[in-house]
Amino acid sequence: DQASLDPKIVSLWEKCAVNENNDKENFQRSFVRHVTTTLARSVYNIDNFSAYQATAHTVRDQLIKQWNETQQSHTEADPKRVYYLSLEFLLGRSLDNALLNLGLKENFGEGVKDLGFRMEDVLDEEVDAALGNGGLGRLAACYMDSLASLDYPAWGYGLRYTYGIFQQRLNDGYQVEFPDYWLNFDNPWELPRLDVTVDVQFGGSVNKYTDEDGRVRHVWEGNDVIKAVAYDVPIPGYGTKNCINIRLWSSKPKRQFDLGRFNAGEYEQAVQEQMQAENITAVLYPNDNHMVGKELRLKQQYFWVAASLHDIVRRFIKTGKPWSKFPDQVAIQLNDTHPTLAIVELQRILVDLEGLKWDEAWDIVTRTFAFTNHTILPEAMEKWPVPMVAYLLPRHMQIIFDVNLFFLQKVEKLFPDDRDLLAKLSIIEEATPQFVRMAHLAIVGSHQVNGVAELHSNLIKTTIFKDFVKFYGSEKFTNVTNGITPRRWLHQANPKLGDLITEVLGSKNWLKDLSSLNQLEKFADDKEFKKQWVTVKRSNKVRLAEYIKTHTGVVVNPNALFDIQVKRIHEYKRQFMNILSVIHRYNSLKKMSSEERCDVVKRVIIFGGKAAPGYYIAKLVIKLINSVAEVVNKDESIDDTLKVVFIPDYNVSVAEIIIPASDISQHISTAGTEASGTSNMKFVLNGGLILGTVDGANIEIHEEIGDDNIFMFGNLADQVEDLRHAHRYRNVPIDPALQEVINDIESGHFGDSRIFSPLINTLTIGKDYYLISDDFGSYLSAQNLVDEAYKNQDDWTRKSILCTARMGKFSSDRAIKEYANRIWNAKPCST
Ligand code: F55
Repeated sequence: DQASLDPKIVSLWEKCAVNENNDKENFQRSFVRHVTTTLARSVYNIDNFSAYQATAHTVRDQLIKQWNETQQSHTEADPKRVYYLSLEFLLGRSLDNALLNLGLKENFGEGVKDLGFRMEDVLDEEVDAALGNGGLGRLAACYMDSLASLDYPAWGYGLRYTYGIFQQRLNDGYQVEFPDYWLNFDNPWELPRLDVTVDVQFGGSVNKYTDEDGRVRHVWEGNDVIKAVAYDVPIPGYGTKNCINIRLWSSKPKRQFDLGRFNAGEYEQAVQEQMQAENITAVLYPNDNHMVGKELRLKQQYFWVAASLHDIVRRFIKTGKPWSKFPDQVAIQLNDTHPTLAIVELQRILVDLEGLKWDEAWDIVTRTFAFTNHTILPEAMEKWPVPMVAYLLPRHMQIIFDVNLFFLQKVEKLFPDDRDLLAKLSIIEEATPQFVRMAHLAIVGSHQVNGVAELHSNLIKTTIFKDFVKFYGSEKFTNVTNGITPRRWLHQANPKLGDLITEVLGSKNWLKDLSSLNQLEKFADDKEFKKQWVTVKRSNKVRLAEYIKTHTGVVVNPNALFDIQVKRIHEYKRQFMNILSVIHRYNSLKKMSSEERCDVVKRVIIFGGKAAPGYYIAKLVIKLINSVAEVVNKDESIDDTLKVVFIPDYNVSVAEIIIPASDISQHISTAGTEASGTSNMKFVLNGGLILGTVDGANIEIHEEIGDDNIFMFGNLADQVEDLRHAHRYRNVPIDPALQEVINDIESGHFGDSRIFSPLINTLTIGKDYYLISDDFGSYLSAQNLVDEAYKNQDDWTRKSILCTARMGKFSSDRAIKEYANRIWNAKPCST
C-alpha cells in the first residue's frame, strides 16, 4: 500500500523506478558488482559462465524493475486479466531474448566485448528452460511474448519441474535419455516467492451438513496436504515497458520434518512422505500427443490447478467486487485438456466455500473458461478412471457427476429419446471402470472451444466433437490459427536476416507489425538485394555446418541443398517416410554414372527430434535414420551428392541455429493428423521453402505464399478414411518404389534387418495406418520438383524472399489479438 509508506522510501523508490541510463559503463559497473557480490568471485577469475551469470543478473535487475512497475500499474487500473494455464512452457534461453526485447543488446554487447568476452560465447553458456515437449509448450512461450509485447494484463500459470524434457544422446544409433537437471546452477530468470504459498489437499472424504438456510453443504477434508510455492518468471515485451509474469508452482512438504515421528523411530517414513510431496513437480511427462494414465500426472494437474485458481480468486477478492463480476474481470484459457480440473475447482470454490447457488456458480464458471484443442489423435485424448479421481479428489468427482447430470438433462430436453446421443456426449465413459472424458468436461465448462488451424478447427466440428455441435450449434466452436513470435524466430535466431530486413524497410517496425514484411515483395527481383539475401542464407548454412561437425562429426557442404525435418519423432509425422525416400534417393544415385551424378543437386538431409522414452517404434525410426546415415555418409562412390545427419538433443536453442539455415523443410504428416504445426511457420519466415502435405497450417501458409513457392503433395484429409478402410479390408498393393526400398532394408544393406522388422511391419501387418505407401509416389515426385527448382538459384532466391514477405499472418501477435477480441474480451493496459 503506497499511501502508508514512509515518504523517504517512496521518493527513493521513484528514483529507482526511473530507469538508469543503460549505457556501456553502467553495464560494466553492474557486471563487476555481480561478479564480486552475487557470484562471490574474484575479478581475476571470470570465465564465460561467470560472465553469463553476471550479465544475466544485470538484465534481471532491469526485468525486476519493469515487472514491479507493470504489476503495480495493473493493480491500480484493475483491468480484466487473462490467465493462460499451460502444463508446459518451452521457453528455451532467456538472456538474448531479454537483451533484444529490452533494447539492451547493443550497449551490453559492447560492454561484454570490451571486457574481453565474445557475446556469442557468453550467450551459449545458458541452459535451456525446457519445460515442455514440443509444439504445445513452445506455443505457450510464443503467446507469452506476444501478450507482453501487446501490453495485455496477462499471467501464465505452470509447474516448475525440477527435470525438464530429457536430454537425448545417441548410443550406437539408438536414443538414450538422460535427466535434464536444469536447476543445477542458479536460475537468474526466476524470482522465488517463498512467501507466496498455497496448501493443496488430496484424498480424504466429503462430509455433508445442513446450514442455517437449510441448504446442504459439502466439506472436503483431505488427508494429505502439500504446499505449493510460487516461482515467478518475468516475461518482457518487445518495445514496451510491459513485463508480465509466468507463475510456476513447486511442491514442498507441508510439515517440514516431523520430529516426533523421528524420535518414535519412524525416520524413514517421515522422510519418505517429505519426498513424495516433492515428487509432484519433479518431472515433466515426456509424451507428446499421447495420454499416459499415471496417478502422479493427475496429481500434478490438480496441484497446479488448485494453486493457480486460489491465486486468481485471491486477486479478485482483493478488489472487493461481487462474484457476478468475476467473468468480467477474469478470462482463463485452458491449453489443451490438462488444466480441465480448473473448471471443477472453480465450481467447488464458488459453491462449497463461497456459498453461491449451483446455477449461479456454473454461469460464472462457463463465462470464465475457454478451451484450446491441439489434436484429434484418439490416443491423445485424456481420460481418467473414475475410481482414481474419486480417491484423489472425492468432492471433484461428485461435482463432475452433477455437472454431467445437469448437462445430460438439457441434452435430453432438446433431443428426447436419443439415448445414443446421451452416451456419446456424456462426460463419463461407461466402461469398467468408468472414465472421465476430459475434453467433454472442458467443452461443457467453457464458453468457447477453438482449434489451432482452419482445417483442424473444421475437423473437430465434423469428427471428435460433432455431437457437441448438434447440441450447442457451431458458434461455440471457432478457429484461432497458431502463430509464432517474430522476436525470437527471426530477430534473435537470424540476426543477419533481421538486420537486412530492417535496413531495406528502413525501420524495425516489422517486429511489431509482421504484415509490413510485405514491403519486401518489391525487392524480390532486385539484384543487389537478392545477393545480400543469398549471403545471409549461406552464412546461416555455414553456421549450421559447423554445429553439425562439432556435434556429429559429419562434414557437410554448405553449397548443398539443406533439407530439414526437425520435430518430435512420431509415426503420424512420418519421419519414417522421409528416411525411406532417402534410401530411394541413395539407390538412384548409385545406379547413375558419374557424369549423370554431375547434374544432380547435392543434398544434406537433416533430422532432429526426441522420441517419447516408451515409444518403441519412434525409437526404431531414429535407429534406422542413423543406420542409413552411416552407410550413405561413408560411401565415396556417390561423390558427396548425399549426406544424412541426425542432430542429437533437438531443443529450442538448437532450433534457433537450424531453422535459419534451411533451404527446404519437411512437414509431411498424414493429412488431418497435424493440428497445425508451428515450425513450418518458423522455417518459411526465415526464407526456407517447404515440402509438405495438405495438412494443418501448411494449407494456410500455401494460401498466403502462393502455389509457386511451396511443394505440396499427398492425399487429402477427406480421403484418409477410405484409404484406411481399403488397407484394412482389401489387398492394396504396396507402392513399387517403396517395395524396392523395403527389400533393400531387408537385404541387410543397413545392418541386421531383423532390428527393423517391427518398423517394416507397420506398413504391412499394421495396415499402413499413416498411409506411407499411398503418399509415396507423389512424395517422390514432389522431391524431384524440389531438385529441379533448386537448379535455378536465382528463381529460388526470389521464392525465398516472397516466402518471408508473405508470412505476416503467422505472427503470434495476430493470434493473441484474435483470442483477446473474440474469446477473452480483454483490452491492452499499458504501464
Ligand atoms: C503433450 C502432452 C500431452 Cl498429454 C498431449 C499432448 C502434448 C503435446 O505436446 N502436444 C502438442 O505439442 N501438440 C501440438 O500443438 C501444437 C500447437 O498447437 C500444434 O501446432 C501441433 O500440430 C500439435 O501436435
